[in-house]
Amino acid sequence: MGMGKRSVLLVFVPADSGVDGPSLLGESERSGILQGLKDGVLKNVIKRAQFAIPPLSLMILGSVDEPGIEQHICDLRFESFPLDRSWDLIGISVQTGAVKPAFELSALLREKGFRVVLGGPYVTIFPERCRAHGDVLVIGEADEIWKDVLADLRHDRLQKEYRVRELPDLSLGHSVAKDVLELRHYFTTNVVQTTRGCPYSCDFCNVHVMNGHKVRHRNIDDVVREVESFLEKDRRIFFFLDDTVNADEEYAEKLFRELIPFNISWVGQATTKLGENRRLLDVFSRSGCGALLVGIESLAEESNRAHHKFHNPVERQVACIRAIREAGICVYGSFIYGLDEDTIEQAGAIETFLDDTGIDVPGINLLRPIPGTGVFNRLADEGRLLHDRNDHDSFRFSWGQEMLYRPKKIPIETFIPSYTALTKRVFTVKQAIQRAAKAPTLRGAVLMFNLFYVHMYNLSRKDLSRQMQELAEDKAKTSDE
Ligand code: B12
Ligand code: SF4
Repeated sequence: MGMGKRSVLLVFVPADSGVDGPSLLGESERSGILQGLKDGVLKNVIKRAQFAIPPLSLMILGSVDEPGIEQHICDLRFESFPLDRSWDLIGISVQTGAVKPAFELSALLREKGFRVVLGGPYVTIFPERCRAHGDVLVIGEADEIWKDVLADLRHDRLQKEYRVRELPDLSLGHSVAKDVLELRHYFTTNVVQTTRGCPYSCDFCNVHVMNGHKVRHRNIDDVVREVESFLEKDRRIFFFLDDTVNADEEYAEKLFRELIPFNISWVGQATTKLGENRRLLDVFSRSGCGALLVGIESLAEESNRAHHKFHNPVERQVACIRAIREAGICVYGSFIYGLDEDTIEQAGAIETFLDDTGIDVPGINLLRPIPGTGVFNRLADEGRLLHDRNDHDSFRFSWGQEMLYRPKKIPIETFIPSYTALTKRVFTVKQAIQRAAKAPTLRGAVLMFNLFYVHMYNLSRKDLSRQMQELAEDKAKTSDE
């Protein structure tokens, strides 16, 4: 540590459920040498299939230059907390799925005399619930305000709260450096965001709540320079973390056309509308796009409308997905089964759709009502949440675990078996191999991802069958009374 420099540690906390969740590796249930060997192989597949990428938020903060301050990142998915050093300030990123472990860590550190600053999506949406758990709160996108925090730390005048009044202007061109990262921990360290904000208002999502409805762009030159500098340290695949990488088609076409000469390969998230823009599709494919995640949600138009998702007409989906795959790009199709107008017929419809489109990696999710979203408040008002609306820890919101609410048109006792039967049919080793064989590119990754899901959906079925039992017991109890 440099003489007299103040040191800041930025911490990423794993969620205790979902993609990071160790409980989902099912360790406690297994024993024996053979089983141990199988677990070892499986764990390896799972580790690699998790495609662990670094937290961009902390990379951004860690790249803010303030004289007299040095910053480090600690990613608790891979390393233990460096308690042996004295930190002048510790920043924790709080995501809604990991509030409890984040607050527990904060309490432990404060007990040891460290000062803790909390920031991130959960703090932005629920600052009042966080106030008691940190010494300093940063509310909002911290790209610019973090410099004020660091300057105040240097001058011993830290305030209790920093609130971002105006969403940061991304065209100001703050560059992101990787000096604070341990490159070898990750599947890749090439994570880039080109835009922020979403013009849509899907009621199950909180991106538009946190980042606003206006799409803010970075300068194309800045992104191109970032890609170039990232390549110097790491030549692996790029993840574009934009919520919709084709939200502004003109911008996307210009940007990715400029990236063609770099010969990278990349993945991102897009709307299927891409399939209707041949020119953009061609530019995506030539710039190295290997796979795109698309949110299909429900195949019942009324359901998507009930959840304020209007921009993805169902009747155009099949042709669009086929066009994307024909351009040599794999499609990860994300569904939510159990939306408000869904009936039991949806299960069969999803299967037929998978066959018709040849989707390379399907994700069949349960609706996870996230505190702070429209759907959460509505379900709470309608008495359909299965937990107290104020108990946010109960809303572990990964995909495919236990139900958190009652579907509107399907009794929960019918819905759960219908969902588990569907995932049992869709996620088999045989289908994983078949999907990989037919994938337009990235076959190894498609295989790994599908195998990972065979395992994860298997575990989710265990959670759900436990929940079915509990529901039956509750019913028996209430009818006894
Ligand atoms: C990439 C990604 C992931 C990656 C990497 C996670 C990460 N946090 O970096 C992985 C796959 C691991 C992941 C996992 C999960 N994710 Co995720 N993810 C994303 C995605 C697509 C991009 C994240 C990103 O880099 N954004 C860009 C950065 C710059 O924005 P940011 O993270 O919000 O950071 C800014 C501010 O929040 C703030 N800030 C953030 N941290 C800190 C810390 C301090 C100290 C300070 C001062 C400020 C600060 O300043 C940053 C700069 O402006 C977002 C969607 C989105 N648009 O953000 C979803 C999103 C964040 N994820 C979401 C969810 C639900 C999850 C999971 C809970 C799913 C699960 N159960 O498994 C887990 C939680 C994992 C965890 N331990 O936190 C939700 C909701 C999060 C929330 N409301 O808290 C989002 C918004 C998507 C959605 N609408 O559903 N995710
Ligand atoms: S789900 Fe996607 S399209 Fe809908 S509001 Fe969220 S980010 Fe926007």
